[in-house]
Amino acid sequence: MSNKIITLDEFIIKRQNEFLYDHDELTGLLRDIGVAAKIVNRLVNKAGLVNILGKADSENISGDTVQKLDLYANEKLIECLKNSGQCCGIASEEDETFLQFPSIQGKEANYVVAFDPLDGSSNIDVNVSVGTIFAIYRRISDPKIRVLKKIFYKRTALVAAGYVIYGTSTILVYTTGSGVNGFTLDPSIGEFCLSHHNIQIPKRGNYYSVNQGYYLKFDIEMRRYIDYCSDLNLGLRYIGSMVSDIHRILFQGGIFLYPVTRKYPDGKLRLVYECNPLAYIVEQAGGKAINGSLERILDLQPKKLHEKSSIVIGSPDMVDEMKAYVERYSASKMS
Ligand code: P6P
Repeated sequence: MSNKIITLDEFIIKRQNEFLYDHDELTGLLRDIGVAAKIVNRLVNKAGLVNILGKADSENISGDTVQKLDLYANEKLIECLKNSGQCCGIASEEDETFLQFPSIQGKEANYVVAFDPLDGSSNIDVNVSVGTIFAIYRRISDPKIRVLKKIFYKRTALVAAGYVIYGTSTILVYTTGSGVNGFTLDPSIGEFCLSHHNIQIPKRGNYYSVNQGYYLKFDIEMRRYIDYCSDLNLGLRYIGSMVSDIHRILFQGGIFLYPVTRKYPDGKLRLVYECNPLAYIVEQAGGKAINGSLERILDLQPKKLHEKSSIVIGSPDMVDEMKAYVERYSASKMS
């Protein structure tokens, strides 16, 4: 096994022919996201030193209290993407609506990047890992239609997705539809280097991941499935940062659930820039992702930018088992 370092840039260029569309466009976009991730990483690592901890005394559209680092991360991602020349606009958890970018040198850009700049932000102040989640949607409409709101919901396709986890090490994981690869940031050279090639999720794992504190607020089918997980002697692991929970499941196997509750009747997690990208990555790694109504996440057509969804995601055999369990339980209730 050669121990030659392969940087993110080299890997993207080496694999660019696998990309369905004009690979130069995507290459530039992914590299710009990599730069933004390095800048955010520097901020996250220094969070304890610079006065950017704590709440920004504001709320985002979803009603989540925004941490200052969210705003910094949001700003850096927008700066890097605005100048990429490949991105016609962005959608962010921190912004109410799309942010459309002017075309650069008259070239119509074809990509909309939707992101959660710093997921799991409630963990920032206590030094638990957080992450950036991004989804790259390509316009499939007439380039003359410039209003993102008009093109996004019906005329774009999810063509790439990824996340960056800022933890004991900083790792960027992404897919463009030909498998999933992970790159660890080497601070000594300031490069993301290939560290997890062709990630394959285990068919099952020893953990289930859900906020057990809401147990009594879940639908009965979900409660019975969680009891079943406990009967199987599965361990419970729940970090409260979706990127971290999914990252663990990608490598150790397992199942993550965020069902609907009375507080979140449509689910808490956002479809466009949390569920979709993580579902794309997990499916590309051989896993599955459905919602509480047992529909495939990637088949859902977003109607609103900050639309929420319930989600069950992880090892294929465990998601299949959960689906069968809920179908059996619902059928028994009907008979
Ligand atoms: P709860 C973080 O705020 C987040 O959006 C996800 O990263 C995480 O999985 C979830 O919410 C945690 O929500 O209600 O269990 O605290």
